[in-house]
Amino acid sequence: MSTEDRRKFLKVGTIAAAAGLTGKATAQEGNADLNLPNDPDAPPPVGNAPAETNVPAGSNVQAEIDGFSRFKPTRGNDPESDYYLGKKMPGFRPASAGPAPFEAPDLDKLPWKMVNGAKEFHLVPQAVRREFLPGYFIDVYGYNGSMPGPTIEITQGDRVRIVVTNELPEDTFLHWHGLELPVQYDGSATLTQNPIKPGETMVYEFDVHEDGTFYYHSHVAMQEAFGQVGFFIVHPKKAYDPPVDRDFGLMFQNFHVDPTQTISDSWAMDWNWHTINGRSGPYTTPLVCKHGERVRVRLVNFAPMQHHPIHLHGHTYWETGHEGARTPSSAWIPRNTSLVGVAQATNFEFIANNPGDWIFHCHMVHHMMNHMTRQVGPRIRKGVNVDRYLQNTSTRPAVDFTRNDPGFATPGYPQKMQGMERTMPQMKTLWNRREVKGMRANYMMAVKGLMTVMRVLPDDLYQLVMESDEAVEIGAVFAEIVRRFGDPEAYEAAPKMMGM
Ligand SMILES: [Cu+2]
Repeated sequence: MSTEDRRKFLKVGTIAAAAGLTGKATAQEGNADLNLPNDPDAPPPVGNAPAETNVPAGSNVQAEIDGFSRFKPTRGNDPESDYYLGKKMPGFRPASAGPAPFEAPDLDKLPWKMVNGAKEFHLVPQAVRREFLPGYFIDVYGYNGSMPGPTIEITQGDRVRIVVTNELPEDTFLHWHGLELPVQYDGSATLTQNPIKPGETMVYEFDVHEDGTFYYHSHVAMQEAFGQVGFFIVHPKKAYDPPVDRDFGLMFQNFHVDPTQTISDSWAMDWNWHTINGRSGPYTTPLVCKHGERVRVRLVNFAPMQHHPIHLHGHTYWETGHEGARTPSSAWIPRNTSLVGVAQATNFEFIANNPGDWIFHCHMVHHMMNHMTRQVGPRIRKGVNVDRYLQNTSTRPAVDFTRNDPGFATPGYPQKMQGMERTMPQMKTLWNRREVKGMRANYMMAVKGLMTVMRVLPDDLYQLVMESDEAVEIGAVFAEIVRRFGDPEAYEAAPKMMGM
């Protein structure tokens, strides 16, 4: 296919693909200044690009060590070096500042008070309605109004007291997954304790000598399948070296919700709703970091039955630990995809040296969309059969995403399931989040199910997105990154969105 054909195909395809979008956009003048000369729809420049990307004032870390740069994709000179692939490249945050606060997007932290020498938390198991996508409320079990429950965040050596009051209509138990505690507080159902009856309270109290990525959950299997879990993060007393600037956590879960139902079926053997921290893509809130930072991500798989090969685009990271403990650095492994089994945790760290909006997702295709039915391709479209499609690539028909006739149907699959259509108010809810400012129009068509986005933004763009209230045109931050770090000649704007 010629370049022109390809452009035409992409344009027609994406415009048709986006129901509710207009193909006509206001042409921008001054594209020569923008240095995006080929696309009249290019958004205006944003931010204040520095003459040179450098370490921020006040930080004394290096921009480059042994051939590895914190500001551009590099590997380094020697695989045996401590700085190969940024292995021990520190972040900007000084070690003396202590660990970076843990951040699980879309989840709160459980508050605590110091009472009689222990950090005292109050946890309430209860039925909750969780908004998996804007306007789509699913009935699940959680804690304190949230599913997953709010995060418990402590420091190694702390003594904790967790007061659990059961508001479920059934018995429950609380298990502290991975902690080496006195057996009577292990919460492993009636093996170690009597049930906490509805309305009753039980107090768990123990010292935590470990550090790492843990979580709490009900020890009733069907309650686990209903979503009863929450992060339990223990920062090390002696900070990990090298220090990180960001410490993100993502909890992956699967649910089965029948058509027309809102209650998850905990008996199911396959799953059609997929959540990260209790939301499905594109409602998952992007992880936003600054260019050059060192970032930690903690992945936890709390799916009932399925494993998740979780893949980050645009970067190579070091796996630095799992649910057991921090791995000695001599055994860290460079990867871009980590298979996280049910009930396992994987921590990884990397230098965010490649600016952009990078998709970050489970690679199981059934986990990359709810209901598994919206697929861009010829297979499920009447009159667009594969043979015809492949016969002559220059005349292949454009994919028509707006079709709603039976030819669009996936045989044997319920078509009108929750979450497959989005109203304008729901689209606004998605776009009104600070973290998605300036991302491409249509990005949401690519981020579904167990998918989120890692945004790596130069300092000025980070400030624009995360700290300023300045309005930013949809697509402008992405275009700006292309202008500074990409191939502006080949830039193509996404079609503008009606009403946005
Ligand atoms: Cu998966």
